Amino acid sequence: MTATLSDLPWWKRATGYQIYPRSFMDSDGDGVGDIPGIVSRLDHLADLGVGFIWLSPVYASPQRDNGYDISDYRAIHSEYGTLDEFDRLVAEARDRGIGIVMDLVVNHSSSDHAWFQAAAASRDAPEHDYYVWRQGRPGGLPPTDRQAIFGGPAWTYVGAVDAWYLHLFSPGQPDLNWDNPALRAEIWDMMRWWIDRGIAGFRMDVIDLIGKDVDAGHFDEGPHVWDRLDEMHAQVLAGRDLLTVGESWAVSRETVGNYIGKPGPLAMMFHFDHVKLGWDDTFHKFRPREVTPLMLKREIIAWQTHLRDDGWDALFLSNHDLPRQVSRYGDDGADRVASAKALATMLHLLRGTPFIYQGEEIGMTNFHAASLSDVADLEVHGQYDGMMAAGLDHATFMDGVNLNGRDHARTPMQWDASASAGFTDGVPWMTPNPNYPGLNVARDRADPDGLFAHYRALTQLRRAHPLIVEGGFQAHLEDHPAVFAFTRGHREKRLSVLVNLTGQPQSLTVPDAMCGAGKPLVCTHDTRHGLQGDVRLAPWEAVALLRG
Ligand code: TEU
Repeated sequence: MTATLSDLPWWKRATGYQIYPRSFMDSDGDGVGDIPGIVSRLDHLADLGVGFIWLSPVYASPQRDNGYDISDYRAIHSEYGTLDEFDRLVAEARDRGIGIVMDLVVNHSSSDHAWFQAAAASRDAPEHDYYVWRQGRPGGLPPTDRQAIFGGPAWTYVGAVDAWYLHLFSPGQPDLNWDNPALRAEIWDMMRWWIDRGIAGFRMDVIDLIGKDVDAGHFDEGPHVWDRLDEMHAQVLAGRDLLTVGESWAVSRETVGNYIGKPGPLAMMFHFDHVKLGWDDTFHKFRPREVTPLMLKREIIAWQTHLRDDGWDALFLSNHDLPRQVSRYGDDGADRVASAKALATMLHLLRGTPFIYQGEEIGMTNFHAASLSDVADLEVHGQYDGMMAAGLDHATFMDGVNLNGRDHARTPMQWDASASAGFTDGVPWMTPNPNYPGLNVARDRADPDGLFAHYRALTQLRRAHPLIVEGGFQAHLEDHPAVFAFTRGHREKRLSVLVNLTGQPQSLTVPDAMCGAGKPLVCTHDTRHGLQGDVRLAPWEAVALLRG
């Protein structure tokens, strides 16, 4: 164990907060969130106690995938503001002890990027080889049958160069050719340029895809991924005090050590095994599966146990691609507040760096899409025909959209009960969740038993108790179907955590390791001063007691 908390890197001690700029706060009435809007709400985040903001992409972009399609890596999207305003955000956040973590989207660019425009105009352009081009098969067929993640073939033909380009996502997101050293040098330069502006780190979009071997058909965690991240580390990251978190839908417990092992190129990884529990093998998110508390806690325990010695976890249940956690794993009806508190308590007391997704701190929920015309996300529209052709029925597809879709996270932030939830004075780019009059920041913050107060208490506990940051993790009662029981720490100091992940009362016999008197750090129901013998937990009750 480390001697003092301050010896640990800042990003282990901090709580993160993800902002999806398009939906966070609009300052100029165009219906789209922007950087001055974020600045105007920094005090909300400072009060919440976050140490850094992961900013979803704010770069110049045609916004076909809301910024995950970048047309200029060194410019700010015009609807969001200017570089000067970005610099001001960095400075104002820093004044509040908050770092800005940029989203690094370098598996692909936008097809509007000048590189791609040049690449698609001539085979002789130096940029042509910045992208992945192949010849089609006879009969006008694409080079392979690979399908894109957002639907349709993963290849698109360009007549001017008589070749097909690869896009693992939409046609507007051509994959960059990481085999080209000049392309890699461009990326390293660009990263340094942002670091020099004072940012605190990078979240790296679908980072395992940069190591692909296209001709071998090996895309996820391709053969070069860790070499490339090692090169990135040597060229850009080494010796700098940055937070780095990779995103990968392929990373497993078997491979995670390659990204974050000692001295791995990255600090932590967003992994998705717990998310995929709610997906079907064939139809993925569009045929939802039930996720029981036992399934969820087993998955979390497996990762916590795997990383407990020399790893570090990125802790999240929500992000901009996922449904609202209280709707997916809690109860967004009568027990909304209680269940959101239970989930937050569980997550923030695990070992790793917790991430709060915008609106989670007030328990924002999914909304109901009655038909496809209620859906904005290009993934849903891109996948529909393919899913129907593969045999899924419309009603099940809509169930998938309503339970697992990406739009739920992207409805405007609910600031107050005024028109458009206080997000904009204009016409919002996306309709706010109709529940905003009763569920908003102003109302929740006014309630001492509200969610904001609970999240703030969790960030403060993290600052006050080194054990929450650095203590070991041990699961207990692993087969209990409803209660997540774990301890943090060792010997003289121990945090005992019990969370009822259901809306029914639960009974358990306190395991030896948790028995004894303790100081209540979290008690969502009755205050407890010790655990012993048989205990009955109220629906969604969460308890954390500190001993020693
Ligand atoms: O997401 C990675 C990704 O593959 C997701 O799109 C996810 O797999 C999909 O929703 C599954 O159905 C990242 C970003 O987080 C996402 O917002 C981007 O759209 C995507 O990459 C492309 O950049």
